[in-house]
Amino acid sequence: MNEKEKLQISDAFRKRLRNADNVLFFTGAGISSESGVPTFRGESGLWKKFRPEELANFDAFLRNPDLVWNWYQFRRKIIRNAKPNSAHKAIVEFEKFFADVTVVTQNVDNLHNRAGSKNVLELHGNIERNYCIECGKRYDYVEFPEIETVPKCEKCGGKIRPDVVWFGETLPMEIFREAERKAAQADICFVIGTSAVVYPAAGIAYRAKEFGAFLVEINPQVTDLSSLADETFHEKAGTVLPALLERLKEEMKK
Ligand code: BJW
Ligand code: ZN
Repeated sequence: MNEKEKLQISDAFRKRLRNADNVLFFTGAGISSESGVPTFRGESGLWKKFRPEELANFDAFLRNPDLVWNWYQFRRKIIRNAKPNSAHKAIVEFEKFFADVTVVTQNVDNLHNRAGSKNVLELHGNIERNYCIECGKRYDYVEFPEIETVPKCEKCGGKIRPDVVWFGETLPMEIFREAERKAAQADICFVIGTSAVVYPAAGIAYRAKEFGAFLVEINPQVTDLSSLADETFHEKAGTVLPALLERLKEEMKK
């Protein structure tokens, strides 16, 4: 689809758009790729050298804290220079058309908040926050200098880690429960830019479907979820979401 072409949508989807009250956006790394933030897996995945499972876990941090810390410092730099793209911005606009719009994101990059989305549930934490692994002291939005070694806690000398959810760690439970609640209520669930292979997060999309949501997938690649989706757009989020917003505006005028 080029920018001038009108987005084709099914009648069933059009109907849902007109009647929906509760809309859920479930997002993954792909939504930020057009902001220049690399994904974990797939064609545009930067982390070919390391599988996320190898660095995003506590044992790796204990074994090689400097390597893991520097991976996060490198990514923070990319994220701080990145800006919300047309997909993040379109989601904010959707709030004008529905009673309840919730963003459930697996991303730690803060771009939905920076775009202005009101209800963002971050399942895997936020890369801008940190805490001491020994005493829990928080170091939020602190710009650590570009050092080669992991910083130490000023209170107890413990190692400081990013406040993100690594493999084998539990998700922030209250946030996850709220995401499950919103999924069960959703009339439409958009699944955007996620390979949907990491659990329990991916379960949010299945739950929405199970409870009757119309499932819309936006991803250039086919995923495990594609066969379950009611509508699929195998294109970039930054193209589809603004076009969809235009369609929505037209529909609401009728
Ligand atoms: C575009 C695009 C464009 C490109 N437009 N699209 C079964 C049930 C439950 C759990 C498990 C299970 N089997 C295994 C587990 C354990 C594990 C797991 O899921 N492993 C699988 C990999 C097999 N899960 C866990 O360990 C979780 N915790 C847990 O289960 O706790 C309970 C427990 C505790 C103790 C013992 C046992 C159990 C925690 C998972 C934490 C994941 N953390 C990470 C790192 C976060 C911090 C950081 O950023 O560094 O989260 S890993 C990484 O993957 C990150 C992401 O949020 C997550 C998902 O990735 P995402 O977003 O889908 O990105 P990609 O790269 O995979 O996909 C991008 C997509 O975008 C692609 O499809 C592209 O095509 C597309 N795309 N450009 C639209 N322009
Ligand atoms: Zn400490």
